[in-house]
Amino acid sequence: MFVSTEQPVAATSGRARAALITGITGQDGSYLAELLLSRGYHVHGLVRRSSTFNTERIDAIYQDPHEHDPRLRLHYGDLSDATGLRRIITAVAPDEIYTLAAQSHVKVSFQQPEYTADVIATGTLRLLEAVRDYQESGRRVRLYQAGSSEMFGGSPPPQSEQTRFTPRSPYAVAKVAAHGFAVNYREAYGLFIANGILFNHESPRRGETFVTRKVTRAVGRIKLGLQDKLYLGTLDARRDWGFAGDYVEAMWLMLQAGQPDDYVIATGRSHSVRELVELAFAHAGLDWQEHVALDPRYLRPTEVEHLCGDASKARERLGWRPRIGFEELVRMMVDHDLRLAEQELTLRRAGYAPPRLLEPTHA
Ligand code: NAP
Ligand code: G4F
Repeated sequence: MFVSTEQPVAATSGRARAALITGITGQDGSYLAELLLSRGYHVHGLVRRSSTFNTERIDAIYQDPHEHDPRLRLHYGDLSDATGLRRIITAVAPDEIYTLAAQSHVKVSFQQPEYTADVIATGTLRLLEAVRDYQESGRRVRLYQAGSSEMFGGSPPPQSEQTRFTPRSPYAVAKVAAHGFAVNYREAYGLFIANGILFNHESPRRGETFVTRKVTRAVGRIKLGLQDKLYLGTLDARRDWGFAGDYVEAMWLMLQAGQPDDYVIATGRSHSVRELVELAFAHAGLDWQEHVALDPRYLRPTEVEHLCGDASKARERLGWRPRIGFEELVRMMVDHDLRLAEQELTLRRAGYAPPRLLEPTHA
């Protein structure tokens, strides 16, 4: 059984709380790191090695450890490497762990199902095993597990904590497995694990192959004459889109609660991809019908038609509610990507060609 301390872990010990974020270089990890730093935490981030730097989203908050004693520290690690995860947890001694790392693209999960399952399902298990041993050595830690509305898949909206999981992609199946491991470890070993079941959340930091950002990047480039066409898979799917900055606040709130639990996080409103496209192009003064075309290579073998969440439980028990709605979110992203396109144009005029945006389309 989990024994409630009623107080957030280490709040009474006098030292600043320490948090470990896996996936800190991603969209959510970067917003969460900013939130935790603003609340006085020491933040440790797991960064996977890549042949080019992958820290762009956290560059603004990173300080050179040679010149400062920073509250943000980065550690090389990977969810495929259990030994490294154990070593980092022991070294960092976190009070809170946020497991955000994932191969998070649904379409890519059909092309790389085995890798996706390894990182998301087995990767979560590796981390849970490390946390289990860490806690048995006498330390207390609270863990956030990044679940997804994709787990609801084919179940009709509105989806809540009571809705059946009917996953429709390797990504979603792996997330259901990770969710199941987390619930089991909570019950079996008394670990404080909160499962967030988050609906789509976006921002100017969203990866450029997710549909919102793909659209707003294209709008910026089309407006400035850097591109003419935007190719999409379908305009009919509906999603409940919120702002990532609001959603990381919910992650934090889940770990401050008296008991660990599972929570749906959503705005409660859904829109089609067509509505997204219309709004984004109109905000830049463009007619979307002149630029958008369909390419079946962006279709998924099994699509999730309609996600729209019921976040009443989070509202009542955590006091969480979204601040930014769909229209404001889309305008924010288009405005950001118009500025990005202006920078690209300036660089091109100066003779420098920025990297091209290449999205593999073939399985
Ligand atoms: P994201 O932008 O794609 O970031 C994923 C992060 O995971 C990146 O930091 C990535 O590192 C890291 N990563 C990938 N594979 C890894 C590995 N093998 N070992 C260590 N790190 C690895 O995703 P996000 O939108 O921030 O989402 C965060 C989490 O929430 C994910 O688990 C996602 O599945 C889940 N989620 C997201 C949404 C949403 O709408 N955004 C909704 C529900 C659930 P690199 O920077 O090196 O690629
Ligand atoms: O932006 P998407 O790729 O996001 P998707 O598949 O809903 O997954 C995202 O949200 C999940 C939460 O529900 C997360 F768990 C997951 O990690 C990820 O962050 O696609 C949204 C919709 C889909 O129906 C897709 O088929 O847009 C449709 N779409 C239409 N044309 C497209 C495209 N999606 C992409 N990425 N690219 C297209 O050309």
